[in-house]
Amino acid sequence: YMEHELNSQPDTWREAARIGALTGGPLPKAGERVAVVGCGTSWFMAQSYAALREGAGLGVTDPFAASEAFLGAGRGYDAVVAITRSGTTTEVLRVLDSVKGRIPTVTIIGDPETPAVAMSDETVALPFADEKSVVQTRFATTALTLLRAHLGEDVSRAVSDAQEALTAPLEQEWVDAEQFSFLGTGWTFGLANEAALKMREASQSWTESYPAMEYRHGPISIAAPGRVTWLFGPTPAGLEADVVRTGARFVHHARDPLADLVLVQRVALARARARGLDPDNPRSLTRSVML
Ligand code: F1P
Repeated sequence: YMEHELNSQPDTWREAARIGALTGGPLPKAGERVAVVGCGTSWFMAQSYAALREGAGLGVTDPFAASEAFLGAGRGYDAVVAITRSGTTTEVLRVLDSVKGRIPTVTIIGDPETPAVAMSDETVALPFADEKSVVQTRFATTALTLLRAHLGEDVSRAVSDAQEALTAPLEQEWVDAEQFSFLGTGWTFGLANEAALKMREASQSWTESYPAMEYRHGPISIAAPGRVTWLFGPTPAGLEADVVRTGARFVHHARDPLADLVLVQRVALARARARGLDPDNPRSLTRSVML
């Protein structure tokens, strides 16, 4: 499933761009103070969306792991956006329940027939991006593409870069690497977190992720030959030279950062195969976590 789903991303992104660009709809309006919640992959998309929305000057936007959301009255949120592919994740449902009647909620879901629908004031369903896989690929990136388009971004380059990322050569060095550190700044930090999670989930790889400038404050101490430091988005001055000095491989591509995540999904798949693992049956994971 994972391979088929990740390969369909340019198509699902194109459809999401179309829906996201439609004005109006239930997503937050400019000036609203917004909390965004999710778990796992969906939390990382919440991080990226929050940075993009604030960066676009559309209002305070705070991302929370649903289990750690602080949405008390004093925080003054005007809207809660929940992201959940399954619509059954317990922590997300608890957040929706806790703010019911107090803060308007909109949930972005994969399956339109899930408990989250009844618990949300509004929903945006992306059934064309729903997945059979345990390991999320296209639902998350499609939800973020929808949100980027809704923020007014032209995502056509992201779509064409995703197409290109599906056929770009995979370096054997990435398939064989002992360890990966993924870095990002602003909205690409969420992508770095997601890249690290994808590699862990699908291929049992040792991965870490940091805000790019944090990397030099300690984590770089494990960079070494045979290990990879992969950066999403702009390169902070001096970072590449510092990584290269350790002997680690520094990876940074010019393509749209979300499209570069597609390449990491392919690396995760290739590493799973190289290790004899079935990415559709990942160790200790279920499609949705229900307590
Ligand atoms: C969230 C999630 C997934 C993760 C795992 C468990 O699911 O944490 O990101 O890969 O399989 O569930 P959802 O709330 O988006 O359905």
